[in-house]
Amino acid sequence: MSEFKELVFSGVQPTGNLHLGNYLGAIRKFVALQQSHNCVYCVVDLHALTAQLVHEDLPGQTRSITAAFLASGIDPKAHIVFNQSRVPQHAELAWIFNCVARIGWMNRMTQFKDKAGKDRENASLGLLAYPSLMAADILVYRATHVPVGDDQKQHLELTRDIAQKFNSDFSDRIAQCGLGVETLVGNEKINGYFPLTEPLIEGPAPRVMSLRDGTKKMSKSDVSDLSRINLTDDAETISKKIRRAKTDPEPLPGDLEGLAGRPEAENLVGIYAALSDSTKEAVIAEFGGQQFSAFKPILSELAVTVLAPISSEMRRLLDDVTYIDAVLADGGERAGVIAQKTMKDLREIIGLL
Ligand code: AQP
Repeated sequence: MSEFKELVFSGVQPTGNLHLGNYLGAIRKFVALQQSHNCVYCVVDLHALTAQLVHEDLPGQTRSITAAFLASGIDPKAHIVFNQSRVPQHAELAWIFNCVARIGWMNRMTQFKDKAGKDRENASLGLLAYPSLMAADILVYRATHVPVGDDQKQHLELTRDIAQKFNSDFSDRIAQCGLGVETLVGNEKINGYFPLTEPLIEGPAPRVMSLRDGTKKMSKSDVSDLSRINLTDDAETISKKIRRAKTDPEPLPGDLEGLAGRPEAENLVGIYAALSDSTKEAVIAEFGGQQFSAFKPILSELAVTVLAPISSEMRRLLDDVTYIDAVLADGGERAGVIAQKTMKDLREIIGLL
């Protein structure tokens, strides 16, 4: 049976300072995947409009995320780096997917419930349809793998549901047009146009938690800056935030099971493991039995060692806006070629003249 060509896609919203969660959950994986796959990395500026329409400095935020990609080690020549709104096929495909997806699917999304809060009637229609646009971002490149943090798992499942429904609804047309890849759905072989994309979530820190509350995700929109480490924080700020990070009075446990019910301890161990490309088991083997007063300075030093070169390179790149804009323009052009081909195929499959 023929298979979809492997391709990695992922995106980050230009909605504020990037933090350690975005870095460990997403960007660090983007960098590693360049060795094994063709990758498309996108600053998803249209997504930034869903929760808040007017932004003080959207161009600056978009350039800042681009600089973070490049400073972390993404190669924009070997791969593709661009901002979403440059390739209008994302929005065009999102419309088709709005007609594929069901309202009930969208209503179940926990991110929508969290972000819309109690006043759902007043949330933008874009916030409800956010997962359709995300599915379009991925499937306009027929991407097979998406590195994301654990918080995006549900949206990736919905992307698969959309792809599957489209493939089944149009199975005959896809075959008639000769545009399908034979795909197994359960035990049935159908002609699919879209792959069922796999999320890549694994690793020791798939969901980095707030430094102030180990049960809440580290997030750009948390009102407390002490809750997160920003990629642009200096060494002193990083040390202060880790020193003040909430912990419990017990020392680090001697085995992994001992982290159960200790969310703050588990979070710091996971962060250390991810930053050192190690595992939680290895961290516990090395530091088990030690007090946080001993562990925290070692963690701070590691965080500074990893993040300081990224933030200084980001600052250097942001002084050269012309270069950043050229990267985005070039990436947009190359992404556009793939996206235009997909939309041409889809018009034929759907019957849009
Ligand atoms: N805490 C986290 N741990 C691990 N991964 C995370 N990601 C976000 N937070 C964590 C991953 O980062 C990528 C980019 O995220 P995004 O900016 O596009 O959207 P987000 O998930 O809405 O980010 P924030 O920081 O949580 O923003 P707000 O506060 O606006 O909600 C994604 O792969 C995401 O999984």
